[in-house]
Amino acid sequence: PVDLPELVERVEALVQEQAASAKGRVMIVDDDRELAEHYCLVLESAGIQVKAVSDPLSLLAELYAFEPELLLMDIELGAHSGVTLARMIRFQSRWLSLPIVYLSSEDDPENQLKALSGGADEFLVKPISDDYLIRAVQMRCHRARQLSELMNRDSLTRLLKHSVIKQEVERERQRCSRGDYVSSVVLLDIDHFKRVNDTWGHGQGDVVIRTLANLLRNRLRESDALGRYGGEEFLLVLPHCEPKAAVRLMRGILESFSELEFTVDEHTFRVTFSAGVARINEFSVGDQIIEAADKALYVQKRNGRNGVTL
Ligand code: GH3
Ligand code: MG
Ligand code: MG
Ligand code: MG
Ligand code: MG
Repeated sequence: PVDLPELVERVEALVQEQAASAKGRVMIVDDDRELAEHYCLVLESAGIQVKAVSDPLSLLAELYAFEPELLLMDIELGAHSGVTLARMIRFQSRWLSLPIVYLSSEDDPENQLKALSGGADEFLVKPISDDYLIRAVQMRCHRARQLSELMNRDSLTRLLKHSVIKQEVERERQRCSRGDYVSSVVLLDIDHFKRVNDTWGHGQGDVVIRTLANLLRNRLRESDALGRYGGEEFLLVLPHCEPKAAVRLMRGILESFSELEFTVDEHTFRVTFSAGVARINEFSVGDQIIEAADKALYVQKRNGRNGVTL
């Protein structure tokens, strides 16, 4: 017999444990610098990354720079209102899913409801104990991360979706031009994939796509960004990687991939891919980089597929 309360307790403990190990990334907006400083110390002691903002006017810029998973905001911010700020943040689609939690001494439910009309999600009422603050933040960051994974990742491969990996290209372009280092982009397309589907079935085609996704994930660095650009097309962002090194890397991955034997009943088959590499630094717009990689890919397709072109 299953003891439900015990089961619930065990699941809760597990969730808490997961949340605690995932740390978190939170931004705090409070005009009371001393209090903000205290929250920072408390949260940092639990391994949570924190950024405190005391000037509400710099909040938007700080959000883009820090990219928090959670925003903790006071309502009374001197000359400014947290409610107005929440409304302003929600105007931007980039921050539509950012959880905004008021950390305020407002305990009147009617006033709380009014404050939530700006688009914030909920209240934590001050004063709040250190331990409660840590656990409340961990849980919400964990949940926010789960939701953003769901939103940003493709369900077949768990790689970044088209729109997200495109943004990654543009963001890396800006980073490497500021940081003065070289990065590369790779566009990769499975060869004769229509044939794979036609011969072995769509389900087997999916297996091939997922296998290549896993191989890429295993062979690339944690700091590389990997996306499913289209059906059987992948887009990779490789920071701090010269185009020549990217070509070598991709040729090694192609060799491993083309040696894999896929099995259907008593039959086996192999698959290859073609890839085009582009140097990010040569361009001033993200889309131009992808176009350049696409051109290189096209050249490789014309030259017999199964290879990597710069
Ligand atoms: P090429 O070597 O020139 O790239 O030829 P190709 O056959 O790979 O290219 P084409 O663009 O003609 O065909 C791609 C095929 O990929 C067509 C489409 O049905 C299939 N496809 C797209 N998404 C998926 C998917 O999620 N699963 C499966 N199994 N097939 C997919
Ligand atoms: Mg205040
Ligand atoms: Mg294609
Ligand atoms: Mg193809
Ligand atoms: Mg990333």
